[in-house]
Amino acid sequence: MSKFDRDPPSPGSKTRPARSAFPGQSPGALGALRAKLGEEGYGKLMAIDNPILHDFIAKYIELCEPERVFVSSGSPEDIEYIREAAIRSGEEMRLAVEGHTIHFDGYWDQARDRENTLILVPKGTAPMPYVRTGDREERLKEIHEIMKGIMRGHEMYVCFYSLGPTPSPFSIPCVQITDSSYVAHSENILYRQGYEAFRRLGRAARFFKFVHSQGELDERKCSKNIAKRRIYIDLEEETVYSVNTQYGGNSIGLKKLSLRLAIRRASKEGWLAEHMLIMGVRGPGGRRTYFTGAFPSLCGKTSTAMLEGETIVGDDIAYLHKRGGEVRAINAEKGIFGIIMGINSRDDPIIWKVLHRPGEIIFSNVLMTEDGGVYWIGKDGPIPPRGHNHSGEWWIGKRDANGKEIPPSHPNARFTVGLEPFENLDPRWDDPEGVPVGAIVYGSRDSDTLVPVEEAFDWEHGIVTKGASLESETTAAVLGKEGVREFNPMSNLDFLSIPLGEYIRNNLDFGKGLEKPPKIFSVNYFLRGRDGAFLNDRNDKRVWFKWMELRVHGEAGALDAPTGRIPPYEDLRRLFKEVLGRDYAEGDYAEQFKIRVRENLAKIERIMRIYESVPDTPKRLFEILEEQKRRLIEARGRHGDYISPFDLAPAR
Ligand code: SPV
Ligand code: MN
Repeated sequence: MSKFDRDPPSPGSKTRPARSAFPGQSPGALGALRAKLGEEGYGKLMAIDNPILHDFIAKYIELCEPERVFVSSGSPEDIEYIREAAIRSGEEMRLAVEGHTIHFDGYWDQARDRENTLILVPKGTAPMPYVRTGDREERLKEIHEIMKGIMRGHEMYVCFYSLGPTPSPFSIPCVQITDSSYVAHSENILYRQGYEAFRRLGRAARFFKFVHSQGELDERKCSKNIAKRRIYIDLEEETVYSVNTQYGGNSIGLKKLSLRLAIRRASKEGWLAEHMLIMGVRGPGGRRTYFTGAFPSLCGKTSTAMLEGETIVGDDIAYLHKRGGEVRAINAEKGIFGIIMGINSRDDPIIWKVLHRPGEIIFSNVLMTEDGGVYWIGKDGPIPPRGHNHSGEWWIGKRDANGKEIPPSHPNARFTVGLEPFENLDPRWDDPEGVPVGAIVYGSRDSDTLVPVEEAFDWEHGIVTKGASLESETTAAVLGKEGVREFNPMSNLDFLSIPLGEYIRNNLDFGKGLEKPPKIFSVNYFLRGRDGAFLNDRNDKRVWFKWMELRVHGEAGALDAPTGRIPPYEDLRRLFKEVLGRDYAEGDYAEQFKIRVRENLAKIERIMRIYESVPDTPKRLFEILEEQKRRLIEARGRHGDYISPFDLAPAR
């Protein structure tokens, strides 16, 4: 019996909306689709007073030709229906622990597809360096051809969400159409429900739209037509189309697909949509200072958000708005789609605990053992000899068609879980007004240039030399050579939907008119010594965050370096003792915090070359980099290529 032969259980919603909620409203195009929607689904849609929404849904039912349509109001019954649908369809399998399921993406569908993700622009638009674009008319035609009948035999899910708390002036309502119960299930875990927001806002809703189809599936329920994988972002209609893929970064509309739409909207409206964590850092007397932080994938973002003793608001997408002279941040999400590789009981005790308790979690692309357990690279304990993973049946030593040994789990394997079970969840994580931002941190993987922590002189200096100049070395999780420096401004490069120059200008302008702009810092957990070993322990970041927290309140010292302000030894020695209970040797400090003039100058040259090729780069960016270069050359004249932090004067 195929998965479509069975009748689905009745959703049986208790919050059944009245069908005549808007008596004057014409059923429009939806009227003809009543049979496919069922009375209940039709009623749910008609209870929202928004003909544009209705026409949009009708258009894709007609084009994609699903066998039936399920409309979710976000009620507990509807959420349960989708959870069950994911099992029934075979997209997820139950594991031994209650609430745990596993999903596999196809072997060639394990990460974001940069190549086939395009921002659609009208003919004649000037090329945008670092933004992949496609001709809007041609690409819309192409993807609509691909979508014709693509959902035949599948159930379509129509779901409503909110990026951000409900209600909140900063939030964006979204509608997701998908034929993947795994995608809908993931979104129910990761995002706030938005059906009520749509009902409340009616025609005033300015919503994002997402249409996704996994396309034809193979016997393992994985997308088959990978050659026709396409992710097209239509800025004009604020709509994203994604087909023939399942991997979350390509398919979950509200994640990175929405980030592209949000960056464009933010630039028009003067706010920031960022690839950032949000966390609370405790200071003296129970004070809590909120930080946001941008880190490229696999550079410590989630582990920073989970820092022992601190609190988490979000780990991936932050919206930053100005209110009453300060910056406010909301987490667009309410869950984590986290990298699981390397998570172990010693280094990640909080995540470890959540991953081992009963409760709703989707594991993706890890190894499933015969007893319904899971294993991933770097987990405590021995590697199971066999099981099932993203390559199908797996055993130690198995090789793929190219002769490459297949690890037990994919390096980009993930866990999807809500924030609620985390013991470090910040009490204000869902505050509709957001949390006030005291500091912004830019992190990168850098073996030889940046000191472990450094404060920018001011907002513009931070945006230019820390955010806009961010470079990070590639890791095993990215295809291609390891250890190659990649330019990744604000760690948002993959998600840019507007010209880079405009994006930088919006960031610079955002700092204007603030009473007390957030301080900006850089952190680098990956500095290496001459022998190639890391200079810092992974726990040292706990100290860097305490120093930064004190700096926000003017309660710690700093030394003036040509590149910014660094912590004095005395402050760090005290903090290492207080936070980690250990001594911090003067020699370690001298090595970690020496200013590497040569490497810093080389970096400025690289960044200058890049921005010289970017039209409309704000002049201010070049001025600030030139000033930094001058300071470095001047300091080199006095101290040579490597400056000891003990030679630096206290900041004024
Ligand atoms: C990242 O890679 O930054 C992620 C996962 O958060 S994805 O959804 O693929 O973007
Ligand atoms: Mn991310």
